[in-house]
Amino acid sequence: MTRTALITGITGQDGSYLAEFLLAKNYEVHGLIRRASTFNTGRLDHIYADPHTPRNRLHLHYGDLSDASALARLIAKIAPDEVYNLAAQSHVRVSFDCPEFTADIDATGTVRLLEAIRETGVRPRFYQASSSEMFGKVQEVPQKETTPFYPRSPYAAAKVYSYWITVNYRESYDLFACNGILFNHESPRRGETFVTRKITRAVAHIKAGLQDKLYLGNLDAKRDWGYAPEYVDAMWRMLQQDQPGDYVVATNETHSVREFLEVAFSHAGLDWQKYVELDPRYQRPAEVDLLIGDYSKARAQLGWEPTTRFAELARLMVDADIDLLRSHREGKARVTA
Ligand code: NAP
Ligand code: F7E
Repeated sequence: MTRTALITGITGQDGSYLAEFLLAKNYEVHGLIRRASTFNTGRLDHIYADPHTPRNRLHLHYGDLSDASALARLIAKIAPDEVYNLAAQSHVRVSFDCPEFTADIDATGTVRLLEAIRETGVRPRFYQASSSEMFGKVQEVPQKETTPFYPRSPYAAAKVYSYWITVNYRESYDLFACNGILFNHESPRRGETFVTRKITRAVAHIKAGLQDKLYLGNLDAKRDWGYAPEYVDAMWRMLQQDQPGDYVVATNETHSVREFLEVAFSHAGLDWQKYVELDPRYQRPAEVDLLIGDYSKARAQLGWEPTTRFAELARLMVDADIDLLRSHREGKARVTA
């Protein structure tokens, strides 16, 4: 029987990969999209453009995590078997500028969606996009499911609320609800203001003679960076288990922003030190210095393992940005990687 999934945040990096992943598994996929003054479906357009993809099984609906009645109507209308809550104001630096908005979407938005599920009586399995940012000022190295949270930003504080409200609805209402505690994951579809994509995009522009400088903040921060298409597979696996649970998804490797610069620039034959300048605008009022995840539980229970490692990830993102720039300059439409 065809299963039905609802993805909030379907226009984002993870939402677009998850939509493809579920369509390939024969799901009927519904996505929540926000009204915007410009087109915001750029990461999904190739699904509609490709005659070999099942585009008649992809359905987009206007809505917003701030609009409870629209969420309830949508849940009642499509009665999904699985709900993936990926929508968020996902930028940590921006959350310091817009803390109240971030709380409204990333914290209250989750309980609005859970309430829409509870009130309509539809009983989907529920995935919450929790984050390694919740570990913040880390209390243990590496971080695992039992490591205490210490959020260091309005974004992380909001995600901690969503983590616990998801646990609470599981325990209070017997909802099959899971938290995926995902460490940073990147791809050619990563938003251009996150550090990896900002760097790989700059490498392509510098190589083409279109940019002279790259302005960055803290180069010493260390992150556990994985490859986004592999991480959406882990989300799906969580909802296929006999029992709901919470899982760390990571690579168990950590690298600094400086190391990412070295690999990305050298892949294009460039010396990063000639181009990078520090700009205090990109510093954060409170920083997360070191993240590294222990994904043993995901490996043991979900059979999940990351395959794309740090240097390969940086190189594939550089290659994709060089190709993207070339197609733009040649005036060709591009199908995203
Ligand atoms: P992303 O590319 O920034 O996508 C966020 C999505 O949320 C977009 O589709 C965005 O719509 C949508 N959205 C934002 N505000 C909304 C609102 N008020 N109502 C409805 N939709 C809204 O993020 P991502 O990297 O794919 O991450 C997916 C989720 O995982 C997020 O919740 C993020 O916080 C979390 N997470 C990400 C990582 C990571 O490393 N990528 C790690 C851990 C957790 P527009 O396209 O219209 O802006
Ligand atoms: O920063 C440093 C910055 O913005 C990584 C989101 O997906 O992952 C992401 O959050 C590091 C930080 O990601 C710049 O200070 C230096 O230490 O790429 P980022 P993030 O903050 O780790 C987590 C898991 C999420 O859940 C989030 O949704 O890089 N950094 N210079 C910079 N960062 C940015 N953005 N821009 C700079 O110029």
